Amino acid sequence: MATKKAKAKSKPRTNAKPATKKSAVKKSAKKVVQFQAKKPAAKSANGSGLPRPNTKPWGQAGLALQGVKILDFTHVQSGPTCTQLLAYMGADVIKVERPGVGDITRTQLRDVKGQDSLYFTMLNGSKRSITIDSKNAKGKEILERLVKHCDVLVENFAPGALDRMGLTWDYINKTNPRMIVASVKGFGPGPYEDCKVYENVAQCTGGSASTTGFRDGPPLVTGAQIGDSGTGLHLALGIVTALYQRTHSGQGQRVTAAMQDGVLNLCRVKLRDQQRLDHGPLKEYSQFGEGVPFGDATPRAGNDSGGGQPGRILKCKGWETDPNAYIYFITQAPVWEKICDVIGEPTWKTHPDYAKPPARLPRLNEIFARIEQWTMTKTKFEAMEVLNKDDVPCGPILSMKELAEDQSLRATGTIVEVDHPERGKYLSVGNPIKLSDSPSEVKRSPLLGEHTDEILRQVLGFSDHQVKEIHDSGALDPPQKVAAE
Ligand code: CAO
Repeated sequence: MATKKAKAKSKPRTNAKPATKKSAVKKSAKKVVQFQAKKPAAKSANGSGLPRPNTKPWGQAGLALQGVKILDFTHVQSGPTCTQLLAYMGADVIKVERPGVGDITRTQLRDVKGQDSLYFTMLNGSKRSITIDSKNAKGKEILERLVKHCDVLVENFAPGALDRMGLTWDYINKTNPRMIVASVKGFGPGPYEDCKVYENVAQCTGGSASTTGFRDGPPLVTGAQIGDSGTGLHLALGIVTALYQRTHSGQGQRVTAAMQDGVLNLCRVKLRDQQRLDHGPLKEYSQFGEGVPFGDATPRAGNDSGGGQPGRILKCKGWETDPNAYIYFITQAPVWEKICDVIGEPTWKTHPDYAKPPARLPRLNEIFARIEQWTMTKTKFEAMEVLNKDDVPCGPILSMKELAEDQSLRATGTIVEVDHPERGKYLSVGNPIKLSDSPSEVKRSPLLGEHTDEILRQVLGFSDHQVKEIHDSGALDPPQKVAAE
């Protein structure tokens, strides 16, 4: 049971900056709770074990993960998403790459001849790159130094590859008991644990594909990279959680995120629907109103809203030529009467077939067809403006071009323009998570091996003479091919 003291402590902090300017506060935010400013925290320790609140202005007390050192063995997308996010949060991410080759994505889907691809640059910002041949004896020595130096090792090699490098859990834990070893794998323990996995395989095996698309079409994969980037996010949460536990336990641990598990976690509501099927049809799915019987598994629901509030993608003015002239429209129950007025069907407010949500469920096709007659008279932005005034939840279908040009996303740092010395300027997605006291700085991706000498000298403390020895050993060069006899 919470003590009085504990309850008092859990009061919201009051020295935060005002969240928004008065003029920007949404008119519909009717109730504003005012907090009284508390006195600054006492200078003496409060017994919580936490340091005293610092006195620096917001955003100037450093970055959230400053001081955390990451040994980054990731490649392609899932692992790099994770370590890029940790780098945005302030961690020092040292990406180990194979000499002469690097992360395979450097050369995949290239848009500028001979330059690092956007595939690579957009997933490896704010990191440092060192090239080491992990199978060379001297290379192994350098890696051991890095294992001792770093807090977290992150990898997403195929199952067994890290062990084959000699970096087994037993070895790492013995060398640095505080190290956290974080891995993305395609599957958890079970029949498929040894399989290699890419994005779409995870979408298919995690329940996304079977529930995406239209009922009368094949399963579909989504554009959102829920298998790769989604699992990278899960892993990042695992890592910061393990770092927090380490502050109590003093020891590292293994963190594993399987892509199948990550996708299934994101498809949680579809497993919910699977169980609801045992108790009758899923009434918010279009097929219910169409009289199509349900099978024994969660069906594909097209663009039906997943929640209890029916929704659809509807055509807007210009749909004949613009593939994105559409809006997502949700007939949320509390604003139903306003919707009836907007679309010109005021009698539906009281008509027994339309007035209440259960009566509407079997008629969703008819209702959305009528709403679409209205949305087709407006552009998606005009429709958004009208509907927003009445608090109708809706959203225009935005193209990547529109998002890339969106000035508000630029202003918040969600889309960032980065300058690269070899390929020139490019856009990247910045940190989608905003911390009020830890601003993110998105830096360009490193060139292959750009920081090799810097890391050997400044991080690992090798002397000039030792660095020369390392270079001479071949540990930083691509392995020599043995000539065929
Ligand atoms: N020096 C020497 N060798 C190195 C090295 C270095 N610095 N870095 C990597 N290597 C070697 C590894 O030791 C391994 O060699 P062995 O197989 O001989 O032990 C090899 O490079 C990498 O192996 P891999 O099997 O991981 O790479 P792949 O391209 O064949 O497979 C992928 C790619 C993604 C299918 C696989 O890594 C995988 O299943 N990963 C786990 C799931 C995952 O993250 N998938 C998402 C990928 S993003 O779509």
